Amino acid sequence: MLSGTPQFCPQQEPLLRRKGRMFPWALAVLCALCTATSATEKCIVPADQQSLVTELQRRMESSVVLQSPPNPSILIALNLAGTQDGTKEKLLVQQIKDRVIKEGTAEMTSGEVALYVLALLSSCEDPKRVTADINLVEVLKLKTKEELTYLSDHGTPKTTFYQLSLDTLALCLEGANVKEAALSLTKEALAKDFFVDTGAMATLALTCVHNGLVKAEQYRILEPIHEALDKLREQILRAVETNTANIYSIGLALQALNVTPVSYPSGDWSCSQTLAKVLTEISQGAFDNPMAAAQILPSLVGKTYLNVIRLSCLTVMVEYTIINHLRGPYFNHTIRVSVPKGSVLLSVLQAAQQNNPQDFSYETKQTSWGLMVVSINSRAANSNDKTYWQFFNGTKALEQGVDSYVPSNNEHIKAIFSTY
Ligand code: B12
Ligand SMILES: *[C@@H]1O[C@H](CO)[C@@H](O)[C@H](O)[C@H]1NC(C)=O
Ligand SMILES: *[C@@H]1O[C@H](CO)[C@@H](O)[C@H](O)[C@H]1NC(C)=O
Repeated sequence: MLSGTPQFCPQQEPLLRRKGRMFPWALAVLCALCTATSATEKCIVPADQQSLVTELQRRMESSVVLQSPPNPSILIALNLAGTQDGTKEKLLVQQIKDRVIKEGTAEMTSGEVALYVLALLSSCEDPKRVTADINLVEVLKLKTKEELTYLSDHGTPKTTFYQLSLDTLALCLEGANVKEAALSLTKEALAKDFFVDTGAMATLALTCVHNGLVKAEQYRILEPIHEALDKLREQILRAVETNTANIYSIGLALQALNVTPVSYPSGDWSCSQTLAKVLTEISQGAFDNPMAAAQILPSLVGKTYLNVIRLSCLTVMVEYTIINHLRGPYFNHTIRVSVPKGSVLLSVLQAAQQNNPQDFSYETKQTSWGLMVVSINSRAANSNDKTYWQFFNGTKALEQGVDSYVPSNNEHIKAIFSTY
């Protein structure tokens, strides 16, 4: 198993606790899964080869300015790997939005739109509001519907099953209803033999749908999805084991194997051997194409496309410093806290106090303008002394109180004991 968090078990454990009663097969699968996952070898890039990954990422990032149209897969990979250069992320997000605004979506295939949705999600952007009137999720729903209609009329999607898988994955991560698309994919996966790349993308999509259904406690339609996931997993494993999968399929194949538990007797397949082969190919330049790099990178950092929804999108990090150099005992303390996005500054004070009550205690009083901070770390403001707690965003004095001001991500808030 790769180093990233396996998608299966963490999502099912709470359910087990909550429900107590489950379908016997679900229970069996669950136990097989969790033991299989923990027992499997660790599959991570060895420390002495980490520089290959860093260099691959660096080269991929430097391709960003040159690529036109912008490549959403690069943005996804960059965000999953954790970019070292935030300017490249901003640039790509802007290029993607610009292209959608200037060229529209009529000419785009469903899979292209799906990749744009995934890319924006990976950057904590809302694909439903590219502008006030461009909603990429609605566009994707329509294009997916077209694929499905074409599929039922012609026995093949308008584009490919690879794109239909991308569509299903993006809509699923967006929280849209994708039962119909998922069931079509399931049916086809069971009836046909997908190529490794298609099977891997279908696995990611169906795993996302699977996890959603488990959460919604809709067990009945899980059964065929399980069957399809089992079949896909065995096909992918066999292809990787027997070296029939080409080197450019390995990135997605590893992602798929990372989200599905490798529980069936997997012969001699060794994840670390596959990884070693990939690293050799990287050192020989086989992944110099930025798109090839973008598809292999997530697996090298233990991530999958299911991770594009980041928990960190829903929180903001704030650095909070309290300084008293006015009256002894002097102090200067800093703490980093995360609070839900949209929280007022008071939540930061609360979180800081909770993390470190020794240094970050505070008191407020109700006034005509709302809550005023009258004391921090036992240093109280005093109107006889004309002292008060003054608040800053960086070096700029705040224009609102702690119960109104909403800090943004990575802001540095200072409270400085001052006089007036
Ligand atoms: C004097 C004054 C102060 C003095 C009050 C000292 C005192 N003991 O009187 C001091 C310097 C302490 C002060 C501090 C701040 N102030 Co002041 N202050 C004023 C001012 C000019 C007059 C208030 C007043 O005396 N009203 C008359 C008395 C009779 O009424 P009162 O209700 O009893 O007054 C109390 C409250 O106003 C309170 N207070 C004063 N400022 C603020 C700010 C906030 C956010 C709160 C909750 C309470 C509060 O202190 C007064 C005495 O207890 C007002 C201007 C205005 N338009 O109201 C700005 C004003 C209220 N302050 C403001 C701000 C932004 C602040 C700070 C947040 C600045 C900062 N960056 O730190 C801090 C509060 C930080 C904290 N500790 O929570 C803004 C509020 C805007 C908003 N939308 O919230 C105003 C409107 C100024 C402005 N135009 O920007 N302030
Ligand atoms: C507070 O401490 C930090 C690090 O210890 C230092 O960089 C900073 O200059 C100090 N601030 C003041 C106002 O002394
Ligand atoms: C805090 O200051 C930074 C830098 O000046 C600014 O970009 C940001 O918008 C400010 N935050 C808020 C919430 O006003």
